[in-house]
Amino acid sequence: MTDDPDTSRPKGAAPPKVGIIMGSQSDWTTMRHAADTLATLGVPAETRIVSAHRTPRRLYDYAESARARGLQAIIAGAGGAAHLPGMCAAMTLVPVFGVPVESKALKGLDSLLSIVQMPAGVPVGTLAIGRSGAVNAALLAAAVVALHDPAVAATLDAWRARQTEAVAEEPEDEPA
Ligand code: RP5
Repeated sequence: MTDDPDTSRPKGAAPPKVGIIMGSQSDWTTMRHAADTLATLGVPAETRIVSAHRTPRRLYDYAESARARGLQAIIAGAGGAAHLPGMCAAMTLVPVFGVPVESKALKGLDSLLSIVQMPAGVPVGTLAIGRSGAVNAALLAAAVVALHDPAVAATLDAWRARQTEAVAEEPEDEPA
């Protein structure tokens, strides 16, 4: 039984197993790929804007309640001085996967280094910059859920099989 205070969820909808948080509305263009991937895999997820520096109390509340609300993984996307994933991981035992969002000034290298260089003791599983990272964070989160959910495991297996089948044996010329 989870303590789920989310009254915004439609009645009867499955409680979220994965939380997707991002530092800004501007991150959504990237983070929607995580949401879309989880939706494809049938993993219930919630999406929230939670900024480590603009809404620190929202971050505390989110991270500290995550486990009791039944979240099994958190995907945290941020850009620039991207402290959101690390701060979130500091306040919960729920595994946190960090997605470096591509920044204007430094193309996301700043985001990547901010997220990946956690000192030993508080881990953040760090993914690639941008869309690839968002998709792979969702696949990792789904794999965590699949450990205790055979339906999600089957969906993930089928997703991988379709990906394999889609690879041609030989390359073709691309249309001019
Ligand atoms: C970070 O600053 C956000 O994660 C975002 O990637 C970046 C820029 O935010 P905005 O200025 O677009 O709101 O906190």
